[in-house]
Amino acid sequence: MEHVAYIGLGSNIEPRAETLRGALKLLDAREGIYVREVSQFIQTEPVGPPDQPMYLNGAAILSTDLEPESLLVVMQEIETELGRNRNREQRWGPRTCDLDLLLFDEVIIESGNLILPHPMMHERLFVLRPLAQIAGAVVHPVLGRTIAELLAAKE
Ligand code: A4P
Ligand code: MG
Repeated sequence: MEHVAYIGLGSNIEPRAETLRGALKLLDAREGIYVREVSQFIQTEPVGPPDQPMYLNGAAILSTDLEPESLLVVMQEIETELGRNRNREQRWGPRTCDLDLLLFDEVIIESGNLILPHPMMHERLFVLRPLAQIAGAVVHPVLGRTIAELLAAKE
């Protein structure tokens, strides 16, 4: 496996934990993608429109042969497989399964459908808390600070 990718997982429609575990299983079952490490799943306050249920969030380390754009496509296919319907949901509203590509090696890109590192990751405790459990020493390639440092700055 040539590349290392860090992903964030979120769900706020039950069964949340089962959905997140299902997403990881489906990722690992794909050719050229291995799930190496998984954080605990933590309960987080919803960010976005009010009156949505609490989220369960997690993070994982993948190794992969895929390029970032292809990995994102696979992640979106798996979101759909798990019952997500983008046309029906509001921005930042409730979702069965949201998979975000946070970091991919030291890659920095901004194309039409993919931004790396994920542009909001350093702002969001629901991303940083689980990610710090498995990747605290990893350096954000744009900000030049570790995930642990980014988390400490937010808490
Ligand atoms: N896209 C660009 N770069 C990336 C990337 N690095 N990873 C594009 C993933 N996607 C990326 O994403 C919208 C578009 O972003 C995609 O077409 C992709 O090409 P989406 O998943 O389709 O839509 P979304 O998730 O509804 O929108 P968005 O803006 O990604 O929302 P977020 O940022 O994912 O926020 N509160 C808590 N506590 N926990 C959560 O997990 N999640 C959200 C969703 C809101 N509030 C939350 C949580
Ligand atoms: Mg998303």
